[in-house]
This record gives sequence, C-alpha cells and structure tokens, in this order.
Amino acid sequence: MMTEEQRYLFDLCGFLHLKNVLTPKELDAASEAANRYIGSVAEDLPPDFGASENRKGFAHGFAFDRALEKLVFLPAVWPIVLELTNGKPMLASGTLMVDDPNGHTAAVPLHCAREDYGFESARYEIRQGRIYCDDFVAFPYLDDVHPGDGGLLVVPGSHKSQFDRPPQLFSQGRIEGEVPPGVINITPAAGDVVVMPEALTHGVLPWKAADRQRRVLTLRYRPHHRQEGPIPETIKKRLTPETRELLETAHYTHKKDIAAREIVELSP
Ligand SMILES: O=C(O)CCC(=O)C(=O)O
Repeated sequence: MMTEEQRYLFDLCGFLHLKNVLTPKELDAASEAANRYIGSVAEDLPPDFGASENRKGFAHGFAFDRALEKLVFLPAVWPIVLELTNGKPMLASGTLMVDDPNGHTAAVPLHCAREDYGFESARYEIRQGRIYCDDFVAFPYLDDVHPGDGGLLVVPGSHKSQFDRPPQLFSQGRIEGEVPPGVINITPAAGDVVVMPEALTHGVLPWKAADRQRRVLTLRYRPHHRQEGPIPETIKKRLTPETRELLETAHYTHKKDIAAREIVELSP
C-alpha cells in the first residue's frame, strides 16, 4: 500500500513525483527500446504498433519490448496501484509519448476527465484511511526535463475541486509561455515517475529544448471492473502472463493472482 507520506501528498496535491524509481540499468534498457520503436519505419513495425499522425503518441509502447513492459510493475509504483484500485488493478493502455525538437512540440491545453467526459467519469475518494481512484496515470520518464524545457503542467488540488474551472482562467487553459500562479510545471529527471489521477487538471507546455527529447510512457490504470482498454490480441500475444492478467477486466468480486503479490516479476 502507499506510505503515509505518499498518501498525504497525493491527497493534498493530486500527484506524486517519485524520484530515481528506475535503476540505471532499467533506464538504459527502456531508453534503448523506446529509441528502437521511435526510429523504426512503419513497415518494419510489428502489427498494431505505429505513431500517431503528429508523432507524439507511439501506440502500445509498453508492449514493444520487455524492458518497457517491466515498467508496468515497477516495485515503487505497484503498491500505489494496488491501493488506488482497492486491490483490483487493471492496465487500460500504455502509449509512449514523445516531444521532440524535430517532431511534436505543441502545447496540450489544460483538461481533465471530469471536464472532458462529465463529473461521473472519474472517482476520487477516501475509504477507511486509504485513497480510491478509478482512473489514474503513472508516467515513467526516460529523459531529463529541466525548468524552461516545457512538459507537464498540473493544477495542484484540482482532483478534488467542487467547482468548474472558469474558462478564462489560465490563458483560457492554453499555456504557452510563463506558467501562471496556481499551475505548476513538473520537471522530472530520467528514471523518475509521476503518478496522478485523470481527475487532476493537467496539460502540457510547448517543448522548447532544442537538442533533447521528452520520452514518457503513459500507463493508464483503473480498477478491473471498468471497461477493458483498447489493446488488440496481436499486442496481448506478445506479453507475459503477468501483464496479460493485468489487462483483463473482471467482476468486482474477482481477485487477480498478481494483486496478491507485493513484487511482480515478469515470467521469462
Ligand atoms: O505529455 C504529457 O506529459 C501528458 C499528456 C497527457 O496526459 C494528456 O495529454 O492527457
């Protein structure tokens, strides 16, 4: 489960910035695999892999290589996944996202699940001293982000806001330059992980670093009674039994074998 400090900070701010989560070896392997995916021409990729038109999203990045699949069960993040899903974890998707000076650099306006899909789309609540959240993301970072580079913006505390965000606030939600008071730019180092609910208002600054990329895996977790993510069979077939179990939707009363494990190692 989460530590006392994590629970306090996640509940107060609406995100956790976990430092040095990946070992140098894990980071090197994941970075090499991500580069192999990003550098491949479409015809050479296995079925159902590929880049979005703007080359920001690389579909099913978590399934491209074991070094990326491993990040789904990071030992520092797994207890958080188990607490937030009330011991019923499911992974809905795992896109690799890339901001690149020679590719995608555009801002993403502020948004969150509640604003996009309605108040009932994202639950966040406290039960018996634990946090329950039915839609959240873990972002393992493969590159350093420095202040001034751009990247992730969040409105701390907004995961619990009882009011709609006034549309005129924060430059109509499209922040391109200076970050206004009330919003913060999170600048993780390679190997760090950010965890946040989809109910937290967030966006992305334009990418300004001229010589560096920002490669981030976007791991979307939900309780397993929710709808299964859009992962095709061709992708599932590549994965270990542990990750396949994590992708499965199930009844509220079901208990997944992996959910009983404090540490999940992928079968060879
Ligand atoms: O690029 C990022 O860091 C976050 C993007 C994201 O979560 C979103 O677009 O909803």
